[in-house]
Amino acid sequence: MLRLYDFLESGNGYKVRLLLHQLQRPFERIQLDIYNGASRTPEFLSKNPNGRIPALELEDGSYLWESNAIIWYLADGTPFLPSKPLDRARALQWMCFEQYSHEPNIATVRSWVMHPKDTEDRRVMMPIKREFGYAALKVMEGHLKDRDFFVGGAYSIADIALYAYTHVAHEGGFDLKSYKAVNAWLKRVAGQPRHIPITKG
Ligand SMILES: N[C@@H](CCC(=O)N[C@@H](CS)C(=O)NCC(=O)O)C(=O)O
Repeated sequence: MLRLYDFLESGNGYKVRLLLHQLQRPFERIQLDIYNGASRTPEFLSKNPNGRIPALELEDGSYLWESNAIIWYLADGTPFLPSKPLDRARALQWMCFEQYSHEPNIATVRSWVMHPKDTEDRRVMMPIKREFGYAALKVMEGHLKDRDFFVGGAYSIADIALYAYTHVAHEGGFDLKSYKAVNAWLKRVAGQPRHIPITKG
């Protein structure tokens, strides 16, 4: 059986959990206390040398890590990953955007708010990351103004990747009120069959 190394609060872990539920694939979930070093033990580093969740143990005993690589693998051959080459590339484009322009800002600010530490680094970086987070939301808003989903007119792993931290951005103090298209898209994503909340393991 698939085994997911995870942390409930994590949007990156949630991407995988959500897709596994929507694919109706059974899995065992192992919760790691990442704020107390559980992802940096020698045992876990032998599974993911980068010391981060999510990591997925496959049926053959090998491991796959990086949330977007995991959901790509799981979605391949299903309606959650477009089949046309250009649509696949567009899904990858939005997933790269998520990892470079969105997650490092919106997810990091959320984690800093949820687990506060008064350091010089954070004092300097918080407003910068907030500004970059809003810039990413603006890109999403522009794209979604005349579209229901990110790629090819249908719900896909590009939506899952971007939904994970957008729908909890308010927990990091982001105000999404004026992002009308993003809000409408959040509702559409949450209305998909077999959707689960981030709080469900
Ligand atoms: N790019 C990675 C990011 C993974 C990541 O940052 N995981 C965090 C939780 S969201 C983590 O495990 N942090 C624990 C640590 O750094 O020790 C992905 O998308 O999977």
